[in-house]
Amino acid sequence: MTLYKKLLTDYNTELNHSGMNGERLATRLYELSKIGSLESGGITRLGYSTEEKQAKELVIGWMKEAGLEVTMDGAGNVFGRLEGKENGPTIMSGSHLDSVPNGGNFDGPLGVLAALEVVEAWKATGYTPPVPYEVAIFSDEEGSRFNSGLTGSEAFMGKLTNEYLDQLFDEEGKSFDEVIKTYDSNREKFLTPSSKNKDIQLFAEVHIEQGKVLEKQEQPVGVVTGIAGPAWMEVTFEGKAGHAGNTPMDDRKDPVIAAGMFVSEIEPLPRKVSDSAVATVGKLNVHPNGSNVIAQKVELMVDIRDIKEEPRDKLIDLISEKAESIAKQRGIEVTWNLNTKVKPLPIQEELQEKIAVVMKELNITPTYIPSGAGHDSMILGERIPVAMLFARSKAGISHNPEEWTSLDDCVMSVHVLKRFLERVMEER
Ligand code: HGY
Ligand code: MN
Ligand code: MN
Repeated sequence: MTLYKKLLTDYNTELNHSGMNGERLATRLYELSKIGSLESGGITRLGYSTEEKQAKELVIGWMKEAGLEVTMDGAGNVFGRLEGKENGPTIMSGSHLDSVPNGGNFDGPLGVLAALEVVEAWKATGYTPPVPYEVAIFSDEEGSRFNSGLTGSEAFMGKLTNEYLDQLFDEEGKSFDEVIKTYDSNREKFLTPSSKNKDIQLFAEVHIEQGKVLEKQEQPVGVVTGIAGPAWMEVTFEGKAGHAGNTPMDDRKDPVIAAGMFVSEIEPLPRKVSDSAVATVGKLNVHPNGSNVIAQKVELMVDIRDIKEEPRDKLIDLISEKAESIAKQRGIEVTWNLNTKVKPLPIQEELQEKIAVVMKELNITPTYIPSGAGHDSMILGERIPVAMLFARSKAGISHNPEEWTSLDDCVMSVHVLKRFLERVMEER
């Protein structure tokens, strides 16, 4: 069964009101799911890949059909603009279209399509927003290409540097400069942020929850209270390659043993700093990766997060100290580097409450949820007021082909977004 058919199964068409059209949203989620699709039913659409570019081009077509004026900045970020009755600071909503390897079909696309569905609903009901509104697609949010995420939104906010870009190489060893050429862009253009980031009065993002709170509370959407700050630490244990058969066990410098000890010994560390801290090793490469070879080195990534900055940074220290002590104990070398370190972001209470009021009007009981996942909102949020709302995730599954949000919940997230944006615009 196609994603489209699955979404429409038992869709409550009574939700098609106020200009909203669930079938259109389902069609677009389905059309997007075909780009980078895998046998598993998931997708791989890495940042700055051909697939991400194709996905952007597909949405650009829909933006143009909806009458938006479309621009792309040097980082490949896409903006579809709808002029308001008057001029004035822009309201923006959107998310990303890139994915993790073998990811799901809602993480990112729901936020972009929800922002565009608001335009479609305004067109259908003849509503013109009081101020300009823009639909945004930020490049490379997941960071799966260069092991360093939020690249598009960081470029948009003028946060990137030559030194940062110099260190970016993909799995094939391609440098950032080689990759960005496919966007007819270059480092100069990439590092020149558009003035657009100074003209935004609010950025709102719809995103799937990627957790189980809304399912437990039996609510379709929830209010995001804050966004955990991810730090990505690249750790390399270096020993000495050797013959697996002829090298006595007491005469080895095996980095795989050290890496194994490290991965298991960091597991208890997060709870030492706070009850919301987490640390994950999801990526580990053994070199040269031969079954009869004692490895030369092991490279791994540790994803370290908390919604509070101080314990997150304490956890970084504990984890790096653990790497050093294990390497010393095993008589091998270790190096580590923080590829990404993003400040956690609290969401303004006043904006949370505005979303909650809208939810109550729509007979939804507001559920307040901190986001363990990082989002483009946290980068814009360093200088721009941001608000986020979550749509329920089935069994909390995400970054997995089984990622699922029902069409009812997708459409409800758009109803809340639309009414919230109208409220903010009219009350400004
Ligand atoms: O990794 C994250 O938190 C998000 O999915 N980019
Ligand atoms: Mn994600
Ligand atoms: Mn995401």
